[in-house]
Amino acid sequence: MASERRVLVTGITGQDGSYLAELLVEKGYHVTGMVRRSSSENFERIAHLVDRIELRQGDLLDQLSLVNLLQDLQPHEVYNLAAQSFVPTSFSQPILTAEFTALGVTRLLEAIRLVDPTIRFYQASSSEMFGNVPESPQSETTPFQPRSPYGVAKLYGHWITLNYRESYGLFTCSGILFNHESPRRGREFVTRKIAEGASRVALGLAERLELGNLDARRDWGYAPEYVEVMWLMLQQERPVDYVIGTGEQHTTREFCEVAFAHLGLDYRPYVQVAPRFLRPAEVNSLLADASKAHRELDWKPRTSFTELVQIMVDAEVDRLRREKPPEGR
Ligand code: NAP
Ligand code: G4F
Repeated sequence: MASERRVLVTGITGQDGSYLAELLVEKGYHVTGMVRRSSSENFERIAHLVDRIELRQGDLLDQLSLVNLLQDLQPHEVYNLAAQSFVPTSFSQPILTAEFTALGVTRLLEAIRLVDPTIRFYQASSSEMFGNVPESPQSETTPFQPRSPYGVAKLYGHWITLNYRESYGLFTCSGILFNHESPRRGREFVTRKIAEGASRVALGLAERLELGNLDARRDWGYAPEYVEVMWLMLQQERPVDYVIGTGEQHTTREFCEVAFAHLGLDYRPYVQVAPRFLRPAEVNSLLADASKAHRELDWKPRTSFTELVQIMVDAEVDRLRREKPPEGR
């Protein structure tokens, strides 16, 4: 126990939490995931890991649960990945989003300050904080102009992380991550929605796919590669913030094009724009300048845009084939 490296991951049931837990288990850490109580278990993404990690209940809304967890576990590192992370929900539930995604960060930082100020802390910041981008590509020095309650909440989390570093000398840092995707992405996010929708059309399970803005431009990378950076950031001598992305931009329309083409189809007859998927305010264009991470962390993305789309489509086809009832039933 004395020489063992201990780590607490919030948001372990999410996309990134599950990949980060895999990475940390491989590295020999004792991994504890904080999960919130729900009426039915939601461990789909970590089912293959549950006998190699510990799960403990806690909630970013509940200060005492965070203090108690840190006192019990005495972790060396804390990765705060928990958040209300879906942008449209932040417009319909802005206050809840602020509670989780903004104030939740302060609750966790206060718990660290109280229990053990030597704990190293990673905050999951987001390119959504850039919003209405004043320059392209975006780097660590680009000003923030968030365009959604989610972006505003993440910006609060970002600044409070920096503030605790400057005010109390804590080892706290933020990764400003651009969109990263995988077969474990939540189904409502556009990449997974397109991968699933295209696969349904190809398998004869759906006739069309309804989407919102087909001209939005994003810098999409592969999630398992992005969690490596989270760990790298906490192994540095000093806490520093980094922008992480591929440096390549594509539209949602191009994502459709590549996904349907991988299944031998032209996306155009199947994809329709439905106004209900448009946002009150849109982030039109995001593109990362991750040169500081290339230089200082020796990190670079390895999976191309086309490979990412194909990985996601192949995973959906496999899943749908497994779920499809046999003929005649
Ligand atoms: P995700 O799949 O939506 O996972 C979010 C996680 O947060 C889930 O485990 C969820 O638990 C947990 N959570 C939500 N509210 C909580 C609360 N009150 N207390 C405790 N846990 C709570 O998100 P992701 O894509 O893995 O992203 C991880 C983090 O990176 C998020 O903070 C996200 O905002 C940020 N980020 C993501 C991207 C991206 O492209 N994926 C880019 C930049 C930043 P349940 O399972 O119980 O719901
Ligand atoms: O996949 P999205 O919902 O991701 P968004 O809004 O960029 O946010 C994701 O990335 C952020 C990093 O920049 C994270 F911080 C955040 O937590 C989340 O992981 O939408 C991507 C784009 C948007 O421009 C949206 O308007 O796709 C457009 N879009 C078009 N049709 C759609 C749809 N998005 C969704 N979710 N559903 C559609 O039908």
